[in-house]
Amino acid sequence: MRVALIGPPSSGKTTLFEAIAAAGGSTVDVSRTDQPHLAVVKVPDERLEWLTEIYQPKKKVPAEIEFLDMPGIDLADAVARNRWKTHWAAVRDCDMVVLVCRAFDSPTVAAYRNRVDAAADAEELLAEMLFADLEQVGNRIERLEAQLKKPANRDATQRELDLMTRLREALENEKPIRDAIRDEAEAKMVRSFAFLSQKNHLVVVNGGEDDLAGPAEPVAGLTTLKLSAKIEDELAQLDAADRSEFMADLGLGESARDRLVRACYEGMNLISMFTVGPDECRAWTLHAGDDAVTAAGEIHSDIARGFIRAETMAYDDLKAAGGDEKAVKAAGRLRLEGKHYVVADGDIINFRFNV
Ligand SMILES: Nc1nc2c(ncn2[C@@H]2O[C@H](COP(=O)(O)OP(=O)(O)O)[C@@H](O)[C@H]2O)c(=O)[nH]1
Ligand SMILES: [Mg+2]
Repeated sequence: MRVALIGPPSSGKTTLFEAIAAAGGSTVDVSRTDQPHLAVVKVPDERLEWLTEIYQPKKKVPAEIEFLDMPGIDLADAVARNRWKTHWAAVRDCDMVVLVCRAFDSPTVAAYRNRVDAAADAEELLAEMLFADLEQVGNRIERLEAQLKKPANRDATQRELDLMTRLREALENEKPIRDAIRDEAEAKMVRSFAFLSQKNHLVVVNGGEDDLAGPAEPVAGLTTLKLSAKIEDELAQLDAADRSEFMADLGLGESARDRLVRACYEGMNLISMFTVGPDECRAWTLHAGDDAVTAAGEIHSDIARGFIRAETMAYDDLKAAGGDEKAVKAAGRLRLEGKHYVVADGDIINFRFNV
């Protein structure tokens, strides 16, 4: 699962990216500003921390997602804008897009378009993504119209042409493809295009140093996080004790990095299942709606193939029982679920299988 950070030049993408990567323990060479940077990031989850305290395993394995830091999109310059188009393919490969918009003033860092206006920057980026999708849809329509002149597969071609024509209309009316897709069948027809405006979007208002604790006004109707990339980067360099002290001074309950990583996890419709034991406590990433046999397959294809039962308890039930599995069982809260059971976020599962 991968999240792209996009935005105009000097909005703080790389600063934020480095903070995210450093807090997860990895370092990335970000010296090239014309290239994307990729980092694997651990998803913070206090439930996994608690399970680790209870089971004292040899190993703790958090869920992971990837962040991709993209070069700045300069829409004010026609040549730069055109050159950037080659980068959309990397963004299409991502599951979610974070629009990093600048709200900080700086005497040394020139502002994009000589303005500091996060909302205007976000609107501009969204429009550019609609435009990129429109180009793809337009090209596809041309090809389908050509295909329609041949006798083969006319029904399927016509069906896709109808859908693409509707999508073009939506885009021309500044509506994202996300809102124009009506059902699973349509979603399936367009999946391979990986349209930008079909992905989940989140806005980061990189807002300088003050007023970080308050809630953020939604920008462009999207979920919005307010943070300071610079402060996050400084926080990421500190050890745990100094970090808590610094955060308390700033009135921050939780690092923006953690809030952002979790918001992305949720934005991609991901949930966590846990496996526990003396060897390992581990969070596994699932899509909301995944069933037990799919979840088993995440661990190993053998477990899916030889699936018998998913011995399941809710994290909240184990927590309420103070970590005593026997008490959970005695209360009738340990369930034996079958293949088609839809896994809930926080389920602790022990798969019984036979191969
Ligand atoms: N004052 C302030 N400066 C920032 C902040 N975030 C980034 N910067 C500075 O803005 C400049 C551009 O940041 P960078 O992360 O490289 O932007 P990018 O082009 O979006 O990757 C750097 O000099 C950063 O130190 C912030 O939250 N506050
Ligand atoms: Mg950068």
